[in-house]
Formats: sequence, structure tokens, C-alpha cells
Amino acid sequence: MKIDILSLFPEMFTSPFNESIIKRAREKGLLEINLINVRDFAPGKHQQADDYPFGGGAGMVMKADVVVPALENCKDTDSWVIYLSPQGRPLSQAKVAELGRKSHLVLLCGHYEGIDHRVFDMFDEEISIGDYVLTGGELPAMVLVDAVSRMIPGVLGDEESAIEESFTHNLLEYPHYTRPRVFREKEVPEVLISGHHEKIRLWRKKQSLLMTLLKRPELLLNREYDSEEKQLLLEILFNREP
Ligand code: 4GS
Repeated sequence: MKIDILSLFPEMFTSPFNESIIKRAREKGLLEINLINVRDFAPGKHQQADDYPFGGGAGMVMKADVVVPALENCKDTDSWVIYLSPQGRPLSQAKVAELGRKSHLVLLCGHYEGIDHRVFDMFDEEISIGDYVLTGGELPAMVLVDAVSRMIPGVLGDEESAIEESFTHNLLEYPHYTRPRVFREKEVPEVLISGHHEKIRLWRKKQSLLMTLLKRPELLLNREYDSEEKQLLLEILFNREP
């Protein structure tokens, strides 16, 4: 997958994309990330990329005659152009999985008050990472790249990618433990040391349901239940043992 990121502050991206799993994905050639400075497309000696808003008011607006050429420069027939902003649809794991199947993403990061509205018809999609206001679209672009990268086949190891993870089935993760077996009098649940794989699977499933019920109960309304899960829910709700 190729990802072009258009920003006024491309240096913000250097360290997060040069560590850990994303670094490995780039080295393996599974992921190509290009950081493009929008200012390079600003005409004139001063390379002015933003200007005062017509009609007055606070803040600056990124200029259409700078952003449009910057977008045109990286747009191809297979490109999917995303503008990160609080007005976008909230990012979800389902959307992340969908974007993971694209061959070319172009991410535009707004800064200051926003972008001249005449640029908007160039976007395929507007995405928000949550209902709060940041100083720029750079952190949202990093969040999106990170989440999408791990969907690309080969980016996670076989073991990691096989893991059933949070949100994929509208369930949160079960609790994890590693050595030591006893830490400050807190013991690792007995079943995890039992070596009984089926019992461990059921314990984890039940814990996932319980964690979701306690922390994000609204997620439970957005999923279907098989007979095993119904049984586990009955056990949780009415303390009914199998
Ligand atoms: C977000 C967000 C954001 C909004 C950018 C104010 C600078 C800022 N972008 N998800 N202008 N939340 N953008 O806060 O995507």
C-alpha cells in the first residue's frame, strides 16, 4: 500500500513512522509512506500556504490554490483521498478494515481553522478520529496510518494477526497475564495455567463479554450471539454455571 501524507508540518511524522511495526512494514516494502510538504506547492517567493478568512474572524485558512495543486500532484486513478477533520465520519475498526484494502491513500492534514471550502470536492471521504478539537490533522493522520497498516497482510506476524482483537466482533479484549504467576499477592487465574485449551478459550470468551458489559455495554447491542455466547451471558448475568 502507498500512503501520501500532505501536511504543512511533515517533520511531525518522522519518529512515529520510524519505530516498531510501521518501521518493519516499510522496510519489508509492504508499506510506502511519502511525506509531502503542502508549502512546496505555494506559488511566489514567500510560499504562503494560508491566508485570512473572507468575512473576518479568528484564525487562518489553507489556500485552495496551494492545496489543490498539492493533491493533484499525488492523485492517481486508484487514489482514495481522505481529509481528516472533526466534521468527518468517526473512524471505526470497520472503516479501518475497508481502508486496509485500498492500494493508495492520500491523507490531507488541515491546520489552523481549516481549508478553503472549494477544495472539498476533491475528497473521497472526510474522517474524524473523535469528537474533540486538535491543533492539526497530523495526529489523526498518524492514528489512521497506524490502524490501517496493521490490516495489510504480512505487517503483523502470523501469531499477531491471527489474534481475535477488540472491536472486530464488537467485543473488548479479555485480560492478559504473563510471568510472574504471583505478583504482590495477585495470582494469575488458575484456568490459564491448566493447559486445558477449550476451558481457556471459554474463559477468555466469557471475560470478553464481561469486560464489554462493564466498560462498553452499548457495543453489546450491535452484535449477534451464537448459542455458546448466550450461555456465557446467562452465566455472567445470573451466575448460572454450565
Ligand atoms: C480532528 C479530529 C481535528 C480541527 C485540525 C481544528 C485543526 C483539527 N481531525 N479528527 N483545526 N478530531 N482537527 O481535531 O480529525
